[in-house]
Amino acid sequence: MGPAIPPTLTGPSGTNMGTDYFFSDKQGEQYRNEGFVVVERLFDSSDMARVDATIRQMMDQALSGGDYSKILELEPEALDGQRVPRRIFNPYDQHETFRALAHDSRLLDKIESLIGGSFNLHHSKLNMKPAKVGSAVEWHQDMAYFPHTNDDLVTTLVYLDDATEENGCLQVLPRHHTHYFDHAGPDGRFAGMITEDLSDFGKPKSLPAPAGSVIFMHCITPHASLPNRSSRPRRTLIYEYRANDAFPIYYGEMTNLAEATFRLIRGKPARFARFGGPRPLIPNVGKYTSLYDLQSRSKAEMKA
Ligand SMILES: O=C(O)CCC(=O)C(=O)O
Repeated sequence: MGPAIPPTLTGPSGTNMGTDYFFSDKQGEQYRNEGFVVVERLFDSSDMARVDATIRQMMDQALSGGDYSKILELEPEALDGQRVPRRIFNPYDQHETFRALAHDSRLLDKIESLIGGSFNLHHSKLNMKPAKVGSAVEWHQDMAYFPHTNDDLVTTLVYLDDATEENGCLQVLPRHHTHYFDHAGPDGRFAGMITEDLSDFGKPKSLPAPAGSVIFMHCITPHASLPNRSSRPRRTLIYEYRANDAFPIYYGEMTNLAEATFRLIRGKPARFARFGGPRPLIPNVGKYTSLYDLQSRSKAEMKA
């Protein structure tokens, strides 16, 4: 990780006036050592009710006719004869409810504790992991998808439902956010998933937590989730925050696509890029494909 962590984790440069939501030193230390911190019930039931209503409204609109492919992606397997959404693209730009959450101090003060007070939103997405047919997410490191000049990017995952092992809560491999695992398939192309055997690298940790809880995860922390065969969905809203002086490394069309969702959140645009963290892994990617499709294709190729 780069040097952007402020000297005190309890507030920016001594300004600790009024209500703030900064991490404690202990939480900051856990993030730096383990590669993640979970804050239970950071958002309350009224926040969750607003998000529920918004998702219902967006789904009704998107699926009531017309081309939904710019708004969401469907699960390949039908649920009770109907295709159901697996991911909503770019919720930040699609609805004010998601913009309000992305700018909420309860989140942003904590991000500031981790990467300093000057940062932007790199992208947002909402993984629906519906009951019974919710797809797995294979082990991967987020920064393997979007290399940057430094690693001060925080993946923030907001559970919108109670998440348990049964409905596919997130799993992480702690203490492995300081190096990359290989993400290349047998032909050398980006597989979208870790292609090394992880069994010698410690025990994965499941992160069950109630709705409204938030996982703050370093962008190189390996993570995955099981398919959801339970009767309850496990929706997760994801915001990727990035220090303003972490600049993307161009590796093709995907870089441009990701930059289209950039939004300044706190501080000013940086005048200089900062270099830090492990040497960035560069994905050998062709055209854009969804993470899920890429991973299932890679899995099939690796089995063949
Ligand atoms: O939704 C999940 O379980 C994991 C999300 C994730 O890693 C991703 O979408 O990149």
